[in-house]
Amino acid sequence: MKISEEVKEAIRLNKPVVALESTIISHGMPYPRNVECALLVEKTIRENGAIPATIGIIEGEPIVGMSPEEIEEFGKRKGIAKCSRRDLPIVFAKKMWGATTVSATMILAEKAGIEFFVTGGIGGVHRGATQTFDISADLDELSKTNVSVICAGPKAILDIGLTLEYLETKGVPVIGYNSDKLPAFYTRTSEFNVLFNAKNPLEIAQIVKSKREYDLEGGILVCNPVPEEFSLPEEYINSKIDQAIKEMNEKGIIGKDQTPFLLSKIVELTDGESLNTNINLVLNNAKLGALIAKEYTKIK
Ligand code: PSU
Ligand code: MN
Repeated sequence: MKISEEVKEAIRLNKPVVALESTIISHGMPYPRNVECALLVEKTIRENGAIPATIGIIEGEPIVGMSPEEIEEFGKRKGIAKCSRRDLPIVFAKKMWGATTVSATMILAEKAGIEFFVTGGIGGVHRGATQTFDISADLDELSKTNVSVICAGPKAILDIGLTLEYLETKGVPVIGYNSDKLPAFYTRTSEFNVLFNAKNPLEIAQIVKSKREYDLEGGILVCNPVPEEFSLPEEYINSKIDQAIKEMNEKGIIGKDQTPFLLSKIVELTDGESLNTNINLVLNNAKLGALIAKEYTKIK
């Protein structure tokens, strides 16, 4: 595994480090906005006092702390494999390029010694999962790998209620940031309650610290509502999501191709508005993630 000098040094000196995934770059947003977003996220993390570590796999080697050139390559290169936990051994052995999802990024972040990871949204229990069994590997990963994830909540392309049930079964605390309600990615709220409403980054750092002190393996899921000015009207976005899911089913798209299809279809159906929201909520999460990581280095 190749860890950049900057990230290695930061970990050694107990400086705050925040991991970032590469599937959001290669499969979550169109080029060149994906690269712009990834670089802006890194900048936001630095401005808030932490070191970013974007993670991906180049010719079978995990990279923790990509260079801007590598990020650019992940943004435009065709045929990069979307990797969750199950894909890793094949991508390593066959020396492939791999974009890491939440689950694979968590695994590599933990191995590098990074506690916090910022993204937009996590995978979850898909609608219709009672028949299809389509449950993202992200959820099991949160239950066993010691990395905490800062996101904007599960989006309504999923079954949010079942996603929460699954996380409860797996013992993953779902924390709202200044919110009693679970945010739903494009919208600031949903009908579901979070387990605990944290009022500041220190409170979240303390929860993570307790989890580590008592060896309660796994991460916590911090759900940070999208800023008001970028949130989308619930009925509007849900109608677009319904349409995207209908088209996905008509086309017979299944498995790991569903999430990338839905994300790009929703961008198309909203004339790019959902992309603007997506980028801004990631930036908002980057700021929070850096602040939590900073508090954690002070108390751990
Ligand atoms: N949600 C987003 N953007 C993304 C993803 C989820 O808003 O890019 C990506 C993440 O990498 C996540 C993955 O881990 O999709 C989940 O894929 P699946 O549903 O196939 O588990
Ligand atoms: Mn799936």
